[in-house]
Amino acid sequence: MKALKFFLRMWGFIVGMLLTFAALPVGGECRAQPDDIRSALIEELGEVEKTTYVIGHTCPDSDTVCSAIAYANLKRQQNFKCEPRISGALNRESEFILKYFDVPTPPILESAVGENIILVDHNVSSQAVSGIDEANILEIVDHHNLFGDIKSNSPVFYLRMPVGCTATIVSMCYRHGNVAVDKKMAGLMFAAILSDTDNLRSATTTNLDIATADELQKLAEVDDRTKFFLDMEREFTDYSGMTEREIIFTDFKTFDAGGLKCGYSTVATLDSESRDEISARLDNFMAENFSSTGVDMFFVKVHEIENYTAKMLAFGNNAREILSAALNLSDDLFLPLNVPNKKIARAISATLETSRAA
Ligand SMILES: [Mn+2]
Repeated sequence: MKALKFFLRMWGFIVGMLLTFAALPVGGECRAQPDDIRSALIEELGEVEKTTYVIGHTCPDSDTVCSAIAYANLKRQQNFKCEPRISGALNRESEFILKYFDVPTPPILESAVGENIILVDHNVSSQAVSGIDEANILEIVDHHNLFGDIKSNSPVFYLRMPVGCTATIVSMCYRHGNVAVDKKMAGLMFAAILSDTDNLRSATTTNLDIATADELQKLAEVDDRTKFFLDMEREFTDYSGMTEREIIFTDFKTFDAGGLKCGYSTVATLDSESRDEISARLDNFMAENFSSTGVDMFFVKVHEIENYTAKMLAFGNNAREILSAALNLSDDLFLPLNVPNKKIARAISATLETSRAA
């Protein structure tokens, strides 16, 4: 009931927003639609003939890839010359999705210099394709915090909403543009939402994401949402053929605290069995090789997707004690999966600084 009320309220908000768009006075026209605004801008810039590339962030994830494809497809239906691009190789999850819905992989764009670009799923140049400073940015469609270092030569169409996934916004654009969503595009956007929201469980999931995923699931003809999600994640968490060192450095960052260098890595596993298996492999590896990792303490957050929990591993002198004090964890070092990495790293830093001061 609460969900329905919220959904209706979101609809009110969206319809209100669309009416606001519709009422925008552009060049004396009173009821211009956002795409009239866009085409007016393109005509003014004389870029009708040139293809615009829709592209997401580097180290592409499934939202970035699927939103770029679905948004470029929408723009094509609206008679814009648009094509999707990616700014790096696909991960295994995205490969699974494109294969499942029989959609070709977009080409990699090596440089955006001199190109017409629509950015999806990011708004900061450090995550953008190289050459973005010399690109002609036409639009940004995103759901992230504002960082604000992307510059444009002209006023851009910037659509940003605090939802769990860019594909949720792209799906709204189809509805708004009155463009039918076909089975393949529905599948890509559905999969992107599940990927970005951990099957609609992350703290960032909104009721709009849930309602949109429901609708897209029907169009994509996927029977069992959770089964599809786990099939998708099984690909993502397949570490067979990878060494422990490769696993531990796939998603790795460092931070300094209390005069020590700390390593922090996240590893995703499907269920408790694979979590324990990977944890044991990493424990054994670290027992032999910790000194070669180049840090004083090494923390690993092992996600367990099925039950939505995580287990921390801690290596180095006192690392375990520092970690459990920092996060107030019991001996087994379990915590909910959606505790953000930044929050964990900050808590560890604060505890290390205090222990040094003492
Ligand atoms: Mn995203």
